[in-house]
Amino acid sequence: MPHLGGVRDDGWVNESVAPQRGRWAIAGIVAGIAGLAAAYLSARALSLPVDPVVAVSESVRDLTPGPLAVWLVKLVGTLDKPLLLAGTVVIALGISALAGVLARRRLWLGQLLFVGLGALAIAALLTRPNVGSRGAIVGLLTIAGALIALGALTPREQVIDRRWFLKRTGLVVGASAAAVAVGAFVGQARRRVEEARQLIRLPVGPGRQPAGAELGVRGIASWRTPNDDFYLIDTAVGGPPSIRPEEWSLRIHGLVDREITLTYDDLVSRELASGWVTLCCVSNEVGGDLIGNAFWSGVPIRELLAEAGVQDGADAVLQTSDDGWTCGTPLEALTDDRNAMLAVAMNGQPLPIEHGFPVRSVVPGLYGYVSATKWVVDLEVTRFEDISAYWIERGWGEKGPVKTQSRIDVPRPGDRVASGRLAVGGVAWAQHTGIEKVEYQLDGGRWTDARIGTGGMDDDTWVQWSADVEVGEGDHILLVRATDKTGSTQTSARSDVLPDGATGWHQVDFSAG
Ligand SMILES: Nc1nc2c(c(=O)[nH]1)N[C@H]1C(S)=C(S)[C@@H](COP(=O)(O)O)O[C@H]1N2
Ligand SMILES: [Mo]
Repeated sequence: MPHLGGVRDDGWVNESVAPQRGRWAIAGIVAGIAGLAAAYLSARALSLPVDPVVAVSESVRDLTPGPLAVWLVKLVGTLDKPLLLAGTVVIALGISALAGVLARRRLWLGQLLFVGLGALAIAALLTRPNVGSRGAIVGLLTIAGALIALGALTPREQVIDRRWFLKRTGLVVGASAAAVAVGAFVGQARRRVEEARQLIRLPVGPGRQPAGAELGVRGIASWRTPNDDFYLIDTAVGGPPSIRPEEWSLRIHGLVDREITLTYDDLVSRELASGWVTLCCVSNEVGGDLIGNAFWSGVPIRELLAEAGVQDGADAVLQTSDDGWTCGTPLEALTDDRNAMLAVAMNGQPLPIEHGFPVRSVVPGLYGYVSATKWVVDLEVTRFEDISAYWIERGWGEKGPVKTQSRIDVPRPGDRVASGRLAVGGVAWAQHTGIEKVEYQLDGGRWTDARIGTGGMDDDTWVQWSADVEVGEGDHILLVRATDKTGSTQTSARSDVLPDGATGWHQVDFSAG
């Protein structure tokens, strides 16, 4: 039986209609506050540069017509930013109040409104730089926070009991305050590390790109991947660990003659080596973008292992991160003449926190999951048969050499291009082996050699490839395949990324007209 205030089933005389409506509105507002708290905490924890309130405010700013914006700024002066943020919060809470009132009759209507607000937050987050897919996670947690709170604050009946409501409201407000406090704390630790990072001056440059690396075709991934665009993969759910350089140290031990412990100062006061290395993820699908190329600087691991004195019988180095993640790297890849290093800089900058600050490993020729330990703190010289590393326990291949691959960047799948001459192209890689040639095939025709750009020394990087083709009106299929310097050509057989990297040719379907 529906209640409009008044007498409850148990005969208890309840309050009149008006305070009820107010209570449902307050329930909505408190749920909105919980959503904002979840937004703030998750944005801080995932190290987003902005939280949803800031992202929406910035989007509003960007969408405000120029003359109106100028007039508004004249009107309110330097209060523009606080007013904008406060306005966003007030409007969000106003809509939350409405959601509360709606939820009284139809819970799903109130929920829908919160989902709508969350979707708006996600859309705004995705337009901001350096947010990426983490923006969607934060948006979903924002929605979850609001919906859970709404559920906790609204009884199944339409009447909210005062005592019950006060208790529940207190609970939700308390939890929200705690979330904000934790968020501020998490953010603080990171900010301190970021400040320390900004103050670091390393005697390294950003590296000079080899002449001819860029083929000048628009749409091909830039040969150097800027730090902000570099793909991110790790298991650090709560965001990257915050390690100040003076707190960091690395222990080299296990099957060695002499254990070594290094501080950050020890490391950066050594002679630093640099090199271009393309890093890629074993989870990269054919055609995927979990790959990037940077100029890395650091200390050769080979030298450190030589100083420690590797003992007979060792064939692996178990690397451990500050957050407990582990990987086993073939000893040979760390002791042969390749450019395996404990990197402290990426493209001339101290490592970004999410890419492993203060120190990470970079090993040419191996997928990241067996080699590229971020926030590395421990190297144990050992035997593969004696260890079990994070991803190996989960079914991935033990050794993880990079497979030769190639990708089409232009055209994009589904593109509609003008018929006639078309510049196509992309990237190809076979780290530490080198790309010998790249061929393309249009509409089942002959395989034809593409132009290829120069790569870094020791073939540790990807190369760009391009070609000019003629396309007539209609649908087209473009394929690419690479041959590496051992003479082996990519197989057409498609295999899954699990257990040791995808195989197959990248295909792009497009049309011309
Ligand atoms: N500490 C730590 N290091 C890690 C990982 C991780 O989960 N934790 N992931 C690895 C994987 S699978 C890859 S592909 C690379 C990605 O490095 P990036 O995020 O700097 O691109 O880091 C490697 N190093
Ligand atoms: Mo990876």
